[in-house]
This record gives sequence, structure tokens and C-alpha cells, in this order.
Amino acid sequence: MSLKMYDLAGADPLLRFSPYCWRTKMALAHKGLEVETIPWRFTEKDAIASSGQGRVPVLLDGDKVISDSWDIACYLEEVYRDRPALFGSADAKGAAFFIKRWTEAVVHPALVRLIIADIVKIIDPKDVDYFRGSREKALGAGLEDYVADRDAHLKALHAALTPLRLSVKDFAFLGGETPSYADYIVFGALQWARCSSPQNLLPEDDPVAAWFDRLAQLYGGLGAKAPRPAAA
Ligand SMILES: N[C@@H](CCC(=O)N[C@@H](CS)C(=O)NCC(=O)O)C(=O)O
Repeated sequence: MSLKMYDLAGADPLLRFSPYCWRTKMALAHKGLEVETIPWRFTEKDAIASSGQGRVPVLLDGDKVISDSWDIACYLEEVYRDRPALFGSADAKGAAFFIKRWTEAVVHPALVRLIIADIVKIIDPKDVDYFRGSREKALGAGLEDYVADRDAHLKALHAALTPLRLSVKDFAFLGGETPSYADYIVFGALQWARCSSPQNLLPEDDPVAAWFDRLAQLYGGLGAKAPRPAAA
């Protein structure tokens, strides 16, 4: 068995910052599966052409090529069913799907408002024109203008995280006593910010910060040991 995964990297190949790749790396570690990650840049579409699309993560499992983080999680759950469960039950899978939608519709946009101008500073120089052009078109604003008024955007992020905060005050993980794929989805979002921006976005006494640390320490500190950009 040899698993490989294309993993978004910055100019520094050690900076790995995709939220979707992070949730996938946590899912692989949860299953006890070793993976070789291959650093990939936004414009290296040819390298992942066999997946029939242009985004990472892309997982290679022998001769199988699987893209899309949700499809990869479902694949791992099905093929490696003798390993610890990512979802646990059909109900839990449905709840995890809601967490995915909430994270992508609410948490990611709140983070973009804070970190998008930092991301452009760490990506490979060959990606800069593509990244700036595609993101400015999608956002309808210059990246630096988009993050102006940081205080308001930070407040909005903390408000968006309220349901998570209220949950992890009472439960160690969204999975209850043990982490589940739902945890990895939201963890991936905050790890995206941690690995692409020097800003610290959560107050130390926020229960979300304690929950994030619990997850970052798992699997030999997979998340905690990941390099992040130094403050300018
Ligand atoms: N729905 C996909 C989204 C993956 C995605 O958007 N990945 C980003 C990296 S964070 C990407 O590869 N972007 C390439 C691009 O923007 O051209 C998933 O869940 O895997």
C-alpha cells in the first residue's frame, strides 16, 4: 500500500496551507495511514490532470486517483473500514456534511477577510499573477482593500465561531470524547489561517483555541509542528 497526496505548498515547500488538504491529512492520520505528500502549486494543473480537475487534494492510492476532500473521506471510510471510523454512523456522516457546508459558507469567507493579503506573500512567485487575478475577480476587490478594517473582520470571525465555541465548551471534540471528520473540517479552516498568515486570530482564553490545540497535538503533533510564516 502506498498512498501519495498532492498538497498545496507555498514558495517555501514546507508551508502547507490548504484547508481541504489539512482536513484530508488529519483524516489519513486518524485512519493510521501513512501518506507521502507532494508539494503542489496553484498553476501546476498538468501534474494533477489525471484527476480530471484542477484542485487539491488529490489522493493516489495505487492506481486509483481520487479528488475532492469529501470524496476522499468517503473513499477512506469505505476502503479502510477496518481502521478507526471518520464518521461512525450514517447520522454522523450527515452532521459532518452540515459542518462542511457551514465551514465553507461561513468560516472560510470570514477567514478570507483576514488572511487573503497574507497568502499572496507566501505563495510561489509563479502563482502570484494567477492567484491575485482569480481572487480579485471573485471578490470584486483588491486583496489589500478586502482585508482593510481588520477589527471588524476579526469580530465577525469570532461571532461566526459561536456555535463551535458553545459546542467545544461542553465536549472535547465535535465527535464527542474522540475526534471525528467534522472536527478535521473546521480544524482545516483554522490551520489554513495558521499556516498562511502570521496573525493570531483567536484569544488564548477562547475555548475554540483550546479545542484547536487539542487537535493540533494529535498524531504526534501533525498540525502543531507544521511550519507557519514568521511575522514581518
Ligand atoms: N471542493 C474541493 C475544493 C478544493 C480546493 O478548492 N482546493 C484549492 C486549494 S485550497 C485549490 O486547489 N485551488 C486551485 C485553484 O484555485 O486553482 C475539495 O473539497 O477538495
